[in-house]
Amino acid sequence: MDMSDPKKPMARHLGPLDEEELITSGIRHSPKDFGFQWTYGLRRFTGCLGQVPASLALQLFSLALFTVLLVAILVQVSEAPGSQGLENSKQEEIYQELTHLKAGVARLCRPCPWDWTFFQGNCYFFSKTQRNWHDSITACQEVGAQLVVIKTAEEQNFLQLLTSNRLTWMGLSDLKHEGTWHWLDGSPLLLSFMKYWNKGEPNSSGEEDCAEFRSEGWNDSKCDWRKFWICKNTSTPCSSD
Ligand code: MMA
Ligand code: CA
Repeated sequence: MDMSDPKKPMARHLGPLDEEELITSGIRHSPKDFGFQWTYGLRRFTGCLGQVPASLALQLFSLALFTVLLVAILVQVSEAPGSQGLENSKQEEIYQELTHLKAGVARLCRPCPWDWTFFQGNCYFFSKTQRNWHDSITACQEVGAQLVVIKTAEEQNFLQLLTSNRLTWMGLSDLKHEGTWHWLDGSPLLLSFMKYWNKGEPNSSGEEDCAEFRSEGWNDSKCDWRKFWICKNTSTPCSSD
């Protein structure tokens, strides 16, 4: 058999050297022979792997997989700043909207209900109608407030000024013990407040047990008379920070 004859390459059993010759030689490049050449090459490759130890093959495969994963992670990381920037801009948008809404709520917030007057952390309602002392207490209770109990000199001066000579009930009486004045919250009338009685008052002229704002100061008057009244309540805080 002539081994140099290119027309009879498959005429005998092929050894490893012959296979090398067959692959490197340019004799089988016609389309008709391509399928044969491919399967032949693949078989040769797997044949080679067959000679490689299984552990090394696994290491090679692991290395390839690791490389693919590393590339995937690198791609993800390289994309991260973009997506993070998008998240930040969304957060900034939400933050600005929240700030805007907070300002809106702050503008809408009122410490006192409509028609009430704010003064030093409290709300005051000056009645437009007149009632006796007991019914004035009830009127204030009905709106969740109390017939005014005066706690400070500033408050007294503010209320005295706003009653502007209208006869107006306050939450002070000596109904329980004649001559002993107590506020509706049970606290006694302090000596420091005695100066607010008008001159000669309280005189209990013909049984007067309830206190009113009258001209420049206070007067004790008959509890059954109908007068204006003032309700007092704590104000609503407008900002939580
Ligand atoms: C009225 C009445 C009294 C008050 C005196 C002051 C006549 O009575 O308002 O409560 O003490 O006036 O002159
Ligand atoms: Ca009096």
